[in-house]
Parts: sequence; C-alpha cells; structure tokens
Amino acid sequence: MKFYDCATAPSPRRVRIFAAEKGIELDTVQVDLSSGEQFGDAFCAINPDCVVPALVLDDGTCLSEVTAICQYLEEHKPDPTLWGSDAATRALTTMWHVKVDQQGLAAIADVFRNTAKGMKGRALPGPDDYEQIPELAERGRQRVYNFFEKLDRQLASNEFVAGGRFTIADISALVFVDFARRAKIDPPQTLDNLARWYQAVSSRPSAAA
Ligand SMILES: N[C@@H](CCC(=O)N[C@@H](CS)C(=O)NCC(=O)O)C(=O)O
Repeated sequence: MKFYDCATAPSPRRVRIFAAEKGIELDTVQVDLSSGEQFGDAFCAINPDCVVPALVLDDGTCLSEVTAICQYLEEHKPDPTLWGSDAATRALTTMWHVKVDQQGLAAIADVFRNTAKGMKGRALPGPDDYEQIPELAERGRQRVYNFFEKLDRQLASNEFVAGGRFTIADISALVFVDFARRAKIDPPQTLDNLARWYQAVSSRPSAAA
C-alpha cells in the first residue's frame, strides 16, 4: 500500500490519526499542495480528482475519499475497531461521522476556501476552478458555531461523539475543531462538554499524527 498525504492538510490527517490508532504504518508519499503538485501529470494519473488523501493498494487500485480509505483500513486490521462491533453501534458511528463531515468540516472548508487569499479561484478542491463567494464564508462561520453547539449537546450524555468509545467520528470531529481553530474560530468557552472531550481526544498520541 502507498499513502498519498500532505502533512499540513486536514483530510489526510484524518487517515493518519485513524492509522495511528490502529497501529498501521503507512508507506507515505508527500504531495506538495502549495506548489500545485496535485495537478501534475504524475499525481493526476493516480487520482484524477487531484486531491489527497489517496491510498494505492498493492494491486494498483486507488482509493480516494477519507471514508473509503478508513473503511478499507478498518477491514484490513479490524482490531481495535474504530467503527463499532455491532450493527447499531457501527451505524451510529457512521451517522455521526457523516454529520461531522457535512455539517462541520464542510462548513469550515467554506470559511477557509472562500476567504484565504491563496484560494482565490480555488474555492473548491478538485481539478476545476471555482471563484470565492464571500457570503458562503459568512454562512459557513454561522454553521461552524451551530455545529460546536450540536457537538456539545451530544457530548453532554456521551463520553465520545458516537457513544461510549473512541471512533472515527471522534477523529473527524477533532480534525474539524483543529481546522476551525486554525481559521481562528475557537469553540465558545461556555461549551464545557466539548472542552472536556477536546482535552481527552487531543491528548491521545494519535492526535500528533
Ligand atoms: N472529500 C475528500 C476531500 C479531500 C480534500 O478536500 N483534500 C484537500 C486537502 S484537505 C485537497 O487535496 N486539496 C487540494 C486542492 O485544494 O487543490 C475526502 O474525503 O478525501
């Protein structure tokens, strides 16, 4: 397997944390997004979507999308499970992972990609160029704050995002909070449950991945 990564980007970090939690060592190639290496012929031949992460299997199959890559790693090395060991737990984990993806990470990506100077004409990842829309950044900011509150409510009665154990939903939520902090959007200090959870998950060794 070969893992195509970018050390500074949030999406591949989700896979790095997932692999670290499972004790999987990935043979890693860095793709320099800042110099546009993702659009070069070599990387486009691997992943025509021109985004990281990508995982190329030993038979040459290329997996892109964080969820698909983590699903593969979960089946490749089931222990410790990061999805859950029964149907209901696995479904709840997927449910929260998707909520974080769509309501949290997509919202902070809207803020970042529609405001950063370096993202002019690059408001969406991928091979096609899209102009920035400032209103989407403002809407994204409101959505990020609303999602902080949703997470805080969920964590009021659950130790982790999808229930009683650490799962991929926590990994996605940790990367969401850290991405928001990088964009100078900190969770409000009144959200005690979110603060308690953040302290716990960001202290795990895998968070450094
Ligand atoms: N939906 C994709 C998102 C991947 C993505 O957006 N990757 C970003 C890095 S966080 C990227 O490669 N961006 C390249 C670019 O902006 O040109 C996934 O889940 O893997």
